[in-house]
Amino acid sequence: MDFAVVKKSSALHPKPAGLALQYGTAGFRTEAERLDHVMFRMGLLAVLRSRATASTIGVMVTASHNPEEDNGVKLIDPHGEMLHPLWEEYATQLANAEEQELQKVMTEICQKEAVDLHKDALVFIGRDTRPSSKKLSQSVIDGISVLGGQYHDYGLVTTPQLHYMVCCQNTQGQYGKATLEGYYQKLSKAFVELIKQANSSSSGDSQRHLKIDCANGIGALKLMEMERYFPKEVLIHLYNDGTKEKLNHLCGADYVKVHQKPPTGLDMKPNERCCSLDGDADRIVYYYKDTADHFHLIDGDKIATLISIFLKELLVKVEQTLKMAVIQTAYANGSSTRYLEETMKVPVHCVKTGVKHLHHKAQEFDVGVYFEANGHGTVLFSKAAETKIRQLAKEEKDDERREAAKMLENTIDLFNQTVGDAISDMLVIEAILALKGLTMQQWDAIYTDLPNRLLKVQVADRHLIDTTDAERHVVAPPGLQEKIDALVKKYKSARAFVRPSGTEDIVRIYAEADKQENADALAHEVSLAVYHLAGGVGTPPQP
Ligand code: G16
Repeated sequence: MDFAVVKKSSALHPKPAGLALQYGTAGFRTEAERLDHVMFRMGLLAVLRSRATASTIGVMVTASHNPEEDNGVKLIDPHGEMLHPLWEEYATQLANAEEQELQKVMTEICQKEAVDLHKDALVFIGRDTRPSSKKLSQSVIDGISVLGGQYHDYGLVTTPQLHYMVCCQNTQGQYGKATLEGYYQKLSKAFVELIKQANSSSSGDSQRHLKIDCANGIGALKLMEMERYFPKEVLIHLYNDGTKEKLNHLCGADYVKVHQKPPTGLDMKPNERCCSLDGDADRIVYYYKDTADHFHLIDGDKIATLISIFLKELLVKVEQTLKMAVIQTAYANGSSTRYLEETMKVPVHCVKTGVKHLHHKAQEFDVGVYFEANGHGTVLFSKAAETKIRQLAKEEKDDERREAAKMLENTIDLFNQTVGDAISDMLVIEAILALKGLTMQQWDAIYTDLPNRLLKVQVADRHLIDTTDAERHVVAPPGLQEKIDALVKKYKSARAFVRPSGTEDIVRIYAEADKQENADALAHEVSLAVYHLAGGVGTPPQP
């Protein structure tokens, strides 16, 4: 490595002295104007990772649900999964190295990982629609180029599309073709096949309408491109397509989930099926309003439950030995966990926030369903399960078993198994609702959510809060957990926890209880406890 050249190029992407950032829940995230040096350095790191793994690596420029002024970057590993935890540490070290330390940090990474600098390197790049994304992705390209890496810039893509491309490339096309066309064709083929099976079993009007809030983000562009592949029975109507309003502003999956109300810009009639994507289209939540004008949110937990019911019914017919489990986080509504474990008898595991943790756990099962309550998730099928299902779909003599296996096979192809994908999940959900003939109300009624509330509190240093037990228990600062325990005791069926966000400079608070006013009161009291015991800044939280 000619470090003089790297140094010269790095000087064009100077690091603000003293600025320290951390590779968090989903990569680096902060105000876009602070990220130029991080982008350049992630270009460097992607080349080293590509050489270390002899594979193509992805770099996605996005801050997903964050406000439009923010941006972020994350690396995608060879199978389309999130970056290896050890390399997350390297990413943080590299991003925080002062200019004069850059060579040392890079040399150390190369030594530890035995990176052969003469090997080829290929990096796939993608970006979301933020005004800052194009320039920042150019900085990534500068980093790749200065180390002699090759790149392919996919330009505007959803985050899950880039994960998919990386996986396709590194499996030599086995997972699909590494093009947008390939993505659309693979998903739509599986969807059309599934919908066909639904239409052959139902006699009524099969036209399906879905209103989609695109968060003023990339999802709108990609759904417009994909629409022509949909079967004629499926009619999507796009709102918040980015032509008028700001990204994620008063709309999108995060807004709808946190505020438990509909997005602006989407006119909803009673009982109409609606959904919201987030800024980079990796999350989805559904909702409707009833005839009394009440808003009903169908979040990631209800999505996981619907999918689990569907898969379990098929697995019973196809191959009962295949083990299925559901992976959740502490944010999962208590009612969902109870329904899955007690009514459905499906094992449930709780892990730390961040799809990387859920994905990892889900890999332990033949069929691993993972969803965060915020609508981020997918289903993983083990190689053995997939092989068995494909074989039965082709060769099984028993008609019912073969048909069920075919349905599972199409479902496997419809899921983006590299990461949660709002477009793929939406198609899975639409297919399941059609196949089972379920209305929104029937889906919603599978179980009743415990009333809950999500809040945020600003503190001077959120990293002072430390948690354990999949973030359900605080270990620092002292006294905070005891206070939370005492507050929880005041309410019936109550639960609460706090954790530092890995994507925003805030502490998140979650509370649930028997009644909405109790969940609200508990969340507020816990937020005051955080403010007082964990260094709150600004005015204390107001009820
Ligand atoms: C990202 C992660 C999600 C996580 C969310 C919030 O979502 O991919 O797994 O739930 O951030 O994380 P935190 O609570 O740590 O801020 P997205 O859609 O913004 O990429």
